[in-house]
Amino acid sequence: MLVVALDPPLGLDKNKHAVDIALEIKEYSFSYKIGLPLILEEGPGVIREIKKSTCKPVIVDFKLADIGEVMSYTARRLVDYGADAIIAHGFVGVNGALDALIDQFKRLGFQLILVASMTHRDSEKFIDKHYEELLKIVIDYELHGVVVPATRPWLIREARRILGSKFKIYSPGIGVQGAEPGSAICAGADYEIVGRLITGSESPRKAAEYVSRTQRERWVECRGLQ
Ligand code: 3DU
Repeated sequence: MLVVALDPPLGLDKNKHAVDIALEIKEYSFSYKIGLPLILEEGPGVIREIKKSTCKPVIVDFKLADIGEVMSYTARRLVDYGADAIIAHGFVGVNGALDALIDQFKRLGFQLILVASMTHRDSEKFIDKHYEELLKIVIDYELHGVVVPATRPWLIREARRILGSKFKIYSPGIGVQGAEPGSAICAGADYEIVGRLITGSESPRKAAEYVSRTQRERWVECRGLQ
């Protein structure tokens, strides 16, 4: 399934706002992921605007990595603005950091997604050294899921093996960063996060249709399911 990352600059038509693009591709996207660039551009009200106009969930990706108090305040404000899910880094650890955020998601009901690895090369030097421990946090605290790069599909296979089917795997890195649409789904991801391949194309709608169709075709090939 497709999660569209709405990061500026959006589209070739500079008059288009995130909401216009979100609506244009609504038929093909399961949810939208927005981060600091879009919020700096359009303000936090854009979270609710996208939600209201598309009736789809919005994941806020600030990749939070701070002390507990700061992350939990940020999460509360994001939920006030309409966030359905929030992405945080796992490398900060639980005690004094993620514990406060975990407390907030239990209280407020948003979905907490942890980054367990990243698409760029040096993730191997730092974050990936704790890959299994980061996955274990997701299991132990019953979080919603993890972000695992489509650019390293073996990590997705490992995550699926360790997490089982209960937790969601979100995979960025499709298109501009090199992975093919459908490849992460084939490796076991639930969602592929796709940004510029769609938002930077002449017709975001056509690009989203292509990604979504390719995902379905690859799903049938890899998993033998209709
Ligand atoms: O490369 P794209 O334009 O498809 O955008 C990828 C999105 O996924 C973007 O919002 C970025 O913040 C996010 N992401 C990564 O690209 C790599 C990661 O390891 C984690 C998140």
